[in-house]
Amino acid sequence: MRTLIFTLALCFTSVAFAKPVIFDNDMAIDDWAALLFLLQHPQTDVVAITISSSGESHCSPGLTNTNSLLDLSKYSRDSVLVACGDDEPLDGYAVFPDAWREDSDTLSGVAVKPSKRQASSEHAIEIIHQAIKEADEPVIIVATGTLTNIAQWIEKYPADMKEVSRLIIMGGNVDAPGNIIVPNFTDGHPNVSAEWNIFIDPLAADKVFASGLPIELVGLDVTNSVRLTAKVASEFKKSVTTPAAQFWDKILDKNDWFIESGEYYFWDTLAAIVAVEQGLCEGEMGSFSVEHKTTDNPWLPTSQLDFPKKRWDGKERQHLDAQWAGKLVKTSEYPAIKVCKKTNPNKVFSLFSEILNRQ
Ligand SMILES: [Ca+2]
Repeated sequence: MRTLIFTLALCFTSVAFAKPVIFDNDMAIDDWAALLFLLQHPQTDVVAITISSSGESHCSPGLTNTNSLLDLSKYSRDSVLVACGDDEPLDGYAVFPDAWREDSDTLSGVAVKPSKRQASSEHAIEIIHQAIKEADEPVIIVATGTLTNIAQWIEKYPADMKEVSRLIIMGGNVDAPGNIIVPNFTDGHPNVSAEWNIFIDPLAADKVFASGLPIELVGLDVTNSVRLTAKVASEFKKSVTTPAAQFWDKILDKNDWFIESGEYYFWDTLAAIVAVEQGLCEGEMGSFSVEHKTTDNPWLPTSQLDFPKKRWDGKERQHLDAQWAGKLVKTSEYPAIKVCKKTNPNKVFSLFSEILNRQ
């Protein structure tokens, strides 16, 4: 009886303290982990999921996979607002490598049950706006893809910004080197300064950094300390009990080569974890604009030339200089944001395992 009362009290407490969360992401490997963590966590209530389809996943598979992953967590709402944004960045022609996009679209080849859930046909920014209007308290936004949707939403619905308590972004790097050059995928790329999410849509990032939103930047400065090693994977595999954890277990198996390459970090997952454990981001305030100058000499291996010639705002789309795109530049003219510099890797990995296995 005492156990029952305790459980009921815990359930009530969980619901009472769950914060509405909007998850704007690009449905790549690390977004899957971040999404499952947010769905499983008792303090987060995922009310809307928007796909930044200028990022790693394409729109349609991104929606389908999102709905299937929602079914893996018994804590998901019966109906969650799910929608895509634009398929291209605000400006420029930059894209992630095809191989990464295919892996994202196919959930690394891990089979999931088709979902009966329906995605919305509305644009992502309408869904973000709707979720904010319907929430009875300020929302937390976790953004772990390109910032295309967030930038467009700010521009269309600036009054919504006061209804956002925190915007946690996976992206960027202040003191850490960039991560655009990945052996066997982007050898020879001219950009040594940027992080991928910011590189693909630097104009969007610049608008978001200028917005005054309460940003916590989970960039490479901190994510470099949470490398997903074979040891971390084998620790996770020791206790796998829920459908969410079973899915992640299979993803780890499919990505053993990625883990062994030493290039896999808890990028997006750390952002999701910081959303509920703010203390896991120790950082400092800083102000940054984002480099997005144009060029007539594009870097074709990370360009997709069939994007619409007109941008979202009707202006002519131009190529951005791949060498500098996405570089963060210190400036006193922008509002200060919090830059995460340090976390507790052991706690991050153990919390992830605990929450994914929450019964
Ligand atoms: Ca992502």
